[in-house]
Formats: sequence, structure tokens, C-alpha cells
Amino acid sequence: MSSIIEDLIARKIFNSRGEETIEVDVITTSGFGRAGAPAGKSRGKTEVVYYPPQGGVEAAIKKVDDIIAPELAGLNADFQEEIDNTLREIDGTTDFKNIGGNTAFAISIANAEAAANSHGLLLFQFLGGNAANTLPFPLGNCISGGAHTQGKTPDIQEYLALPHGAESFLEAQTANTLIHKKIGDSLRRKSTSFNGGKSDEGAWIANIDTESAFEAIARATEEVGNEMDFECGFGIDVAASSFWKPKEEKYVYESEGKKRDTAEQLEYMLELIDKYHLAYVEDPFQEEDFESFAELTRRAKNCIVCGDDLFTSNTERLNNGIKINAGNAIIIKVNQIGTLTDAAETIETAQRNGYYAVMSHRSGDTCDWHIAHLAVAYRCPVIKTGVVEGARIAKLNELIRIEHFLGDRARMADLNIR
Ligand code: 2PG
Ligand code: MG
Repeated sequence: MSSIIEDLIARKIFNSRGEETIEVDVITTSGFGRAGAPAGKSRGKTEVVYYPPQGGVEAAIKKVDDIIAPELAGLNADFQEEIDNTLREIDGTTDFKNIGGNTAFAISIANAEAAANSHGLLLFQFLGGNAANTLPFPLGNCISGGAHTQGKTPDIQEYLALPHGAESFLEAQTANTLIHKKIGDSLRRKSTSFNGGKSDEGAWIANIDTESAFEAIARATEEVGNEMDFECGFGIDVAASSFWKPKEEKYVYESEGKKRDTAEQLEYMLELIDKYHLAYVEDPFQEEDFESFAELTRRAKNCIVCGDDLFTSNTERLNNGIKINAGNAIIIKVNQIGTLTDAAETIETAQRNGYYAVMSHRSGDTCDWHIAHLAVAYRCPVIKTGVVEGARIAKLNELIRIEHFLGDRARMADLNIR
């Protein structure tokens, strides 16, 4: 078994939104790995640059062919850090604007997959070792709003089911599909204009107000929880940066027709957490407001307060948060930071400091299933994807396969809604 890299092949493919993206194959002497890069719509300002500003995906492919493949050939794919450091050196910038963060992402993940494959292992086994046997809870998007939709939809970007009482991943995903379906049925009954439309992430899009969206998911999670006899909670991704107007210093809730300053936003979030017993709140404030995150974390009870745009999977930004206890969880999107080594470091920092790491898809994704393996390998207690739609199901079904593969050894992660 040898993991010496022989070649890299890069090509243009499309993500679930039909946008061009990069896919890379890494070929070793006795293995093969392939990864395609996703793309966000509501991106954090401090994410890496996806592609070279001049030339986009095509320029990125040319860089792989002309510069990166010759440089990586002959190296050992087992040494992920060396591969990722080489990518950083070739790029020479802090935000990957030279080769593109998505180029680095696709190479980094394909390399890990090729190394695992060279040893006859599945990716989660290779990265997580024998002890990796815990499955994450699926945090599934059921209703879309905000920057992921158009028209008079809720200002909050995502309403997410979290079946945290499930005893297996299959049971948890079953609950999410039932919750998703029940919400669709109730929207159909309630709104004559509802036509069954879904967002990029497979969540329902409806012309309803914030309150109705909360009520729909609250009722569906409660009913499914009763039917399945375990606790089903839910939460939201506010994605507050997308409606924060810095000049006015206000959060502008366009559909609702309301504006809230920072203090009002804090009170509003506390009110929602209390009223709906929210188990999870992501990005309740704009991405530079670490202090309000800290204040909410201190005052919210039994709620995961998660930073996405706030941290952008970046260790340095996370450390800034840790200093003042801003949040108690972090979203991990490997393509926000570029390489697996960087993401693993951020996860390690999070866990050492008592933060939950939430492995996440992007709204524009491919049928690449690697995040399923990363969630198990790095012991993330939650994976955030949709509930339905091809690119989401690819990841969820892979987790079902991993659970099946682990058999009696499989466990659900520890997740205390605190
Ligand atoms: C988010 C994500 C995924 P995007 O804000 O958490 O749901 O959206 O990929 O568009 O950044
Ligand atoms: Mg988010």
C-alpha cells in the first residue's frame, strides 16, 4: 500500500445551483480520491476567496495543471499537513486568492480520500481512527427565508429541525423527513399561494410571516416527537449579517417591516429562545459583534449559540470569541478556510474550549458526501444539511451507511442542549 501522489486531475463541474465549480481527482500509486467544492450564498466577509479573481474556475484548473500537480507529485498523501502547507506556500496569500480557496479545498479533501483509499479504509476511519464511532445529530433545514429566498418570506434564513432525543442516526433522519413533510402539508393547507416551492437546500419557501414559520415548525417537531417518542427540538439560522445595515446600525427586517438596534435584537433573540424553546440559534448578530454573542450566550438557557459568519471556521477568529465566551458552538465549513488541516485545527480548538463543532454543507453544494465522514472522524455532535434534495441526501445517506457499517459500535454523539 503506497500513498505516493502520482497525479492530480482538475475539471469544471456544476453545483446544485448550476454554478460552475471545481472537482479534483488525486491519484496515488494504490488509491484514488475525488472531491468537488461547494459554494455559499450568504458568505462571511472573512471567508477565503473561492477562485482566482481573474479567470475564475478555469484559471484555477490551469493552476492545478501547470503548478500544483507537478509540485504535489511524489509527495505522500498520508501527510495531510504537508500537502496543505504546500498548497498554502504555492498560493502565498492569507486568503487563497492566488490559487482559490475552493481549489485548495477540493485538493485537500481529495487528498485525504486518496490516502484513506490507498490504505483500504473509509475516510472517517482513516482520519478518526478506530475509536471514531459516534454519529452526529442532523440539523435539517425545513423552511427557508432571508438571503436564500426572494419575496415576502421570513427574514430569518433557516428554520432547522434538531431531533436531539433520537437513539440512532437513521431514527433522527426519519424524524427530520417527517417534520419536513408535515410542514409542507401545513403550508399547503394554510396558504393558497403556496405552490410547493423549495430552496437550494430543499427547505420550503412560502409567503408567510416569521411567526407562522415558527408555529409551523414548532407544531411539526412536537407532533413527530410524540409519534416517535423522543425529543425533537428546533432552531434557527438568523444569518443576521445579511440584513444588518451598518450605516443605520439596525437590523432591517424587511418582510416584517421592523428595524431593531443591537439591544433590541438581543432582547428579540432572548424572547424567541424563551417562547419557542429554541435548541439552536446561529448568527443572531452581525459578524463583527462578538460582544452581543457573548451576552446572548450568557443569558440564553439550554440553547446552542453558534457562530458561522462570525468565525468563518477560522482558529484566530474563534480564539477571539473564546476569550469572551462568544457563543458555545461553531459552524465548520471547510471551504470557508481552505484546507482540512486548518479546519481540523479549528475543530480541535473549539472542542478543547467546550464549544460544539457543527459540520456544515453550503447552500450551493454537490453530491460530494465527505462532510459525513468529517463529522464522524472529528466527533462533531451535529451535522447541518437540508433534509431533502440530492446534494443533502448524498451526505445524509452516507451517514446512514456509516452507522450501518459500524453496527453495534455505533453511538449517537453527546449533545446536551444547554
Ligand atoms: C449558512 C449556509 C448554509 P451559505 O448560512 O449557514 O445553510 O448558507 O452556504 O449560503 O453560506
Ligand atoms: Mg449560517
